[in-house]
Amino acid sequence: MPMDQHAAYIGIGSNIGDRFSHLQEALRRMSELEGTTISAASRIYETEPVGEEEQNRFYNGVVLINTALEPEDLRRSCKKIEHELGRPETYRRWSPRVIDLDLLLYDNCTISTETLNIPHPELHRRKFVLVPLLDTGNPMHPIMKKSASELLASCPDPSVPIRIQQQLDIKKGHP
Ligand code: PH2
Ligand code: MG
Ligand code: MG
Repeated sequence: MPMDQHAAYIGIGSNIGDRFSHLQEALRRMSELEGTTISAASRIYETEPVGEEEQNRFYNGVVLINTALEPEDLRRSCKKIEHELGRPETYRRWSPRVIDLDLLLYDNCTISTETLNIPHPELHRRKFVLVPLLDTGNPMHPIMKKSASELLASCPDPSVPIRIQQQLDIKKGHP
C-alpha cells in the first residue's frame, strides 16, 4: 500500500425508507471520494434497534475503504454524504436515520478529539458492527489488543443479526 493510503472501516446503517438503497447509494458516494477506493463490503444484516427500541429494525453493514483522506477529512466527507442522502444537520441521539456512517477503525490509529473518536467507542459492544466487520477482515482493536473475532466471542450483546439476501455491489460507481 502506498505511504499516503490508509485502511478505514466504516459502519453503515439505515432504518428509514428503502434501507438497502440508502446503503448502496452511500457506498457509491464513498467510492467517489477523493483518493478513495472500496476494498470490501460486508453482507447486510437486519438488526434490532439498540438504544431506543420503539423504531424500525436496521439494515447494517461495514465497508472497508482504501483512502488518501486524513481522518478528520474522512469524517467530514461521511457527514456530507449523510446530509446529501437526507439526514438532517442535527438530530436526537438514537433517533431513526436514513443513513448513518460511522468511522470504526483507521489503520491502527487511536484518535480522541472533540469531533472524532477512533476506534468507535461502542464498536466492541455491538453485534450489528462486529458481525459485518468480520465479513471484511479480522482487524485488531488498537486499544483492547483483541481481534474482531475475539471481541465478538466476548461481546455481551444478546441480539442476533440476520443476514439478508441482497448484497452490496462495490463496483457501482467505479467505471
Ligand atoms: N445505531 C445507533 C443506535 N442503535 N441499532 C442498530 N441495530 N443499528 C444501528 O446502526 C444503530 C442502532 C446509533 O448510531
Ligand atoms: Mg451510529
Ligand atoms: Mg453516526
